[in-house]
Amino acid sequence: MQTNYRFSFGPWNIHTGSDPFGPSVRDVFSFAEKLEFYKKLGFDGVQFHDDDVVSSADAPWAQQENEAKKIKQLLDDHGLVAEFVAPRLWEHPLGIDGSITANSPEARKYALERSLRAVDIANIIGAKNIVLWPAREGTYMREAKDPVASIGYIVDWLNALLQHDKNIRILGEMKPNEPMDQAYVPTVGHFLGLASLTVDPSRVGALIESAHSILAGLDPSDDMAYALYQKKLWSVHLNDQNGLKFDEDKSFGSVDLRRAFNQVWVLERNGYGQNGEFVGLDVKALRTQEKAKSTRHLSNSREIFLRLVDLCRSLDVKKVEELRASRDYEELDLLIVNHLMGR
Ligand code: GLO
Ligand code: MG
Repeated sequence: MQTNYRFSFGPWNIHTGSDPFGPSVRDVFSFAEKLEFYKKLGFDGVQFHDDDVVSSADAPWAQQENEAKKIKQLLDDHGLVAEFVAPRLWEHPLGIDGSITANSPEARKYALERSLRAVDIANIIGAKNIVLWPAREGTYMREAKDPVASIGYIVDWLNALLQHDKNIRILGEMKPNEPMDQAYVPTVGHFLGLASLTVDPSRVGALIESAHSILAGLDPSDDMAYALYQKKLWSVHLNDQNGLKFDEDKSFGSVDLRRAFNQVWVLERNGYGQNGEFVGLDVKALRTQEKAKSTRHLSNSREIFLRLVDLCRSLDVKKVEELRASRDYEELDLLIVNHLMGR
């Protein structure tokens, strides 16, 4: 059965171009304007941080509940669905030294209470997935925190969320560094190891971002395969990355087409998307892009993904198997490169 892929992105993927070295270069699009783009660009799923849904995660709950209901209505009006909610713990004053793994008990308490509310927000907007991107759960220097206790705090956090709601699933989006020097639980392998220690491992899985695997010196398609085998690849953040530097969030396939092809191939061959999983694109427009054209990176990434799906479907798989059997990987190399070049 051929997969009919559905695509998603988050409001942060249409941004004003600011970076650590300079301010905004494009006026902001309002959330309502961003929603209008989804269908036009070929997207059906919206990814949210908790405070993309509510104006402040610290507002009284009655207000947050009200705001979340309005967002749900807006989504319904646009024929869109919410894919996940991620508690944005890393921008809050109480998250300066990390949240889940902060040394301060007060900060850890805040992180947990806010995350439980993120689950409640997810329920209101109809999302069953909670994403954990543990941005500041790590250290700038090794001596700053107790590394063993920190792993325990993460397991405790997972358990508390799983117990708070018996239906939600938690997807770890692991990244080895940035903003921290070293993140705890830096790869999908580390995270799924911890998943097995929780009260309900069947509800703990992964979201794999291409750039995060690359930053860990790993191949994204192999990371995806590792999670796919365990039936735990529940979302992806496809993008591209030019080597070991800051997380660039470049358009999918724009740096290494063959690496992108291999990600699509492993997804396509293993039925990714057939249980409702979205193809998420965590891409950012280049700072140089003018506002009127600052959504092209999304439609371009989607187009490249779909063209690579076509290439997966037209690949001479029998030939691939023959070359594997005869161990003629030089010929296999040429077959793939020629195929990517349209020959
Ligand atoms: C940063 C992450 C970030 C997350 C988002 C959802 O490196 O990729 O963009 O995907 O906050 O959790
Ligand atoms: Mg991401």
